[in-house]
Amino acid sequence: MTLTQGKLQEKLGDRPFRFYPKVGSTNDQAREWLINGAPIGACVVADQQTQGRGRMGRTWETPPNSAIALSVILNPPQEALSQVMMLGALAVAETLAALGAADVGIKWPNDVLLNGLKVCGVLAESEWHEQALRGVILGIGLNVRVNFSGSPLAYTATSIETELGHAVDRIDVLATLLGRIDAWSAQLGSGALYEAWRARLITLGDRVSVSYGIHTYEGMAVNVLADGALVIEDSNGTRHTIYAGDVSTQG
Ligand code: BT5
Repeated sequence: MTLTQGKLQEKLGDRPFRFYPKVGSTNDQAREWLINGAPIGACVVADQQTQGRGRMGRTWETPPNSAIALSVILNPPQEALSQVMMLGALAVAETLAALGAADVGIKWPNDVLLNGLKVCGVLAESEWHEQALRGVILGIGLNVRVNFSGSPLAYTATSIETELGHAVDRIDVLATLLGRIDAWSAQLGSGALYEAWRARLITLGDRVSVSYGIHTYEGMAVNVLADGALVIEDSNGTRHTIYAGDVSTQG
């Protein structure tokens, strides 16, 4: 079903939102709105992004008519900043579970996998005014029926409809997702959010290689901390606490 302002309005009720059929990046629009006084909980939705981005300057693909590109404005307590990314991945995982998906997991730190393939990415960006936190933009890209055939992503990415084998309505999925985001936003900073995220994490117990810039760590993923850091133990028994990076699993 096509995303339109009217259909979103009907489903999102009182929530302040902005809809763009085509936009550079919803996170950029949300940031501008936040700077200009957006209320907390406001969201930006796009059907297509031409400059969608991932972490570390990478590209996020959002072709038309096939995905959800969402940015939600939150204002967590500063000490709970690191939980915003957890919140995004957890809310998506619960949304997929509510759709009946059985094999849903979170790959540290922010990928949601469906049947082992990446169906969603999460990008949280903070906005500061002088020393004060103005808010956080929680960006979520969720593939609903993206056609990856012939794309370099064909072996790593998937979509909800591909895995479930039936059509889903993007507006219904979006409404469920926003409901989960609202529910967990009220718990930012709590142990409950961390525990729920941790319970869905598939990375623990794996032998992994984590790369960040020029650094690579190899070892067993033995723990995750309440601030989201991954702890790996290398072959010498030394533990490394890692705050950002890309994980690949080694046999
Ligand atoms: C992420 O980055 O996974 C975070 C993606 C966040 C996107 C949302 S959409 C709404 C909001 N507005 C934005 O501009 N961004 C946010 P990262 O972990 O760096 O993964 C990026 C990598 O995932 C790319 O380098 C590709 O390999 C792969 N990728 C790109 N598009 C994909 C897609 N649609 N599905 C699965 N994988 C994809």
